[in-house]
Amino acid sequence: MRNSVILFICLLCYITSFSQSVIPVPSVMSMKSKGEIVLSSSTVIKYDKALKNSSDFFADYIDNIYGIKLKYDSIDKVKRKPGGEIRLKLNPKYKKDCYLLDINKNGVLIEGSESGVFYGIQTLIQLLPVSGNTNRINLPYTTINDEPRFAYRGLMLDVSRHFFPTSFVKRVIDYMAYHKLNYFHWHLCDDQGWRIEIKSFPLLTQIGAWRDGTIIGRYPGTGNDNQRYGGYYTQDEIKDIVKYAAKRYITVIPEIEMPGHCLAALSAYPYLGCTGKDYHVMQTWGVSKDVLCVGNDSVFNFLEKVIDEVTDLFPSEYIHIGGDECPRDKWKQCLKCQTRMKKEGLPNESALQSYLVNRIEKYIQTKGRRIIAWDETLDEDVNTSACIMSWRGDGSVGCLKATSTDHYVIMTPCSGLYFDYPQQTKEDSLTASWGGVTSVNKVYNIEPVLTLVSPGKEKFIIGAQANVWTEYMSNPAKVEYMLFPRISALSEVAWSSLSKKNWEYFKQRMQDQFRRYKLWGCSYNTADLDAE
Ligand code: TNX
Repeated sequence: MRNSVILFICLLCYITSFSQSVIPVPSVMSMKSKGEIVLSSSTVIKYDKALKNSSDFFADYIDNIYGIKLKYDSIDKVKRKPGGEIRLKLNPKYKKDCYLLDINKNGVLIEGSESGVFYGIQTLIQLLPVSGNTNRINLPYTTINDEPRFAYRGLMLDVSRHFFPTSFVKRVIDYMAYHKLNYFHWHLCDDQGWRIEIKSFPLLTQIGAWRDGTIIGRYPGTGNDNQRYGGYYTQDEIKDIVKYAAKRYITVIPEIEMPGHCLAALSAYPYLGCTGKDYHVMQTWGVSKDVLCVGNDSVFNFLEKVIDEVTDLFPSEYIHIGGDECPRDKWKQCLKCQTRMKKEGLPNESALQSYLVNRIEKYIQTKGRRIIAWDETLDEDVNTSACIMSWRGDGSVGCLKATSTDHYVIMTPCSGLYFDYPQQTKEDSLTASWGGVTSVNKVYNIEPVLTLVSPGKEKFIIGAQANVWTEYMSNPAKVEYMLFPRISALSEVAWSSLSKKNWEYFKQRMQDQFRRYKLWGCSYNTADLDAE
């Protein structure tokens, strides 16, 4: 009797060792109750040439996580073993990001557009065992047809408040890929540090990338650590990151903040500010009153040269130019700014900011690119080529303005998609973070297409993004702790069709997802998923 109970338990473990928990939930998925294939070192991946990225990604994953080296090349001569083949097939019938995944007695077939096959690989990864005997990689017979809800599925990382090494930036990019996110918004400069090498302005990184201390504790702080702190990415490192992301079908969008959040740049080149002197890279959080002088033509010369180098480094169609939280006090007292306003017939300082945005927008357009800017930009007129990131409040003001004026908009409301806000009431991060509690459930319930948007204008909402501001994240483990598990909820907001979203079902699937986090070796918040 005892033996048969053990046998039964073993059988149960065996049957359930594969995962049925795909996140984000696919459009159509059917898993057979019987039948599976087993991957081993004799499994061969055969791929169309254009699909090498996907093939490499999968083979690396199987090797890193399960220690099995698959054979993977496009040699068709390799003898086919029944059930031992993974076939990746490019099919032009599929739209961008769409794929079919079919696992049956013949093996695994993933067919789709180029990026679609990559997402098929991510789904395949999620069908791999996460518990029990992970030495035996079995996959259940399954058919999945999948497509994303939104074209833009983003994550922003702030590397100015705290700096992170390229190895960690790559990890974040991998986490994004696992979640089918496709835009990495890199917040490269701010008051607290300039992090991108610009060859024509070397002081930006020699001076602007370093601060002489950092506040201790929660703003306004309990003191200053007086430690020199900083770092930056060389252009070679940036090219490497862009390439790494591209292999994962992720576009890197650089953000060069203007005209506010620029104190690091002013510290390097004081002529960029209205008073022209006494600037120091900021050691505390919040917003600096010292901003770019919009009355000075050399500022435009500076910005254009920076943009030249930035557009050379980043092939992204979108270049983010910031535009948020710009105090206008200095402009009010600046002769050059006031002269510019008179000359251009600008009624107030808000119009002066809009003058800068529109002038830079035109410049970026001459390079065949488009700007993204934070929603403050819509306080005045801006060309419809500009895409708006709606961050204030629940995002509705920015979203309604943008859609009614035919601007594309990305929803990144601080109420719901700010991952620097704490995940639950009782946790460490509450002592050093700001903003209201943003639970996994709150993230999951974000609906980017607001009901108030006028009929026919929904098409202007191109997606959603979560922002990781790092004032209170000084190391990679803390970033991961704030990312996980909310990034999994975000992926379902951005990818899954509305009709497929279901909180109870998501919670069930999260049990495997937590085990997957362990396989990935990331630090995560064991948040109570039921906490509101
Ligand atoms: C607002 S969102 C900011 C950031 C801060 C963040 C903290 C936005 C465009 N600006 O500079 O880091 O709040 O939550």
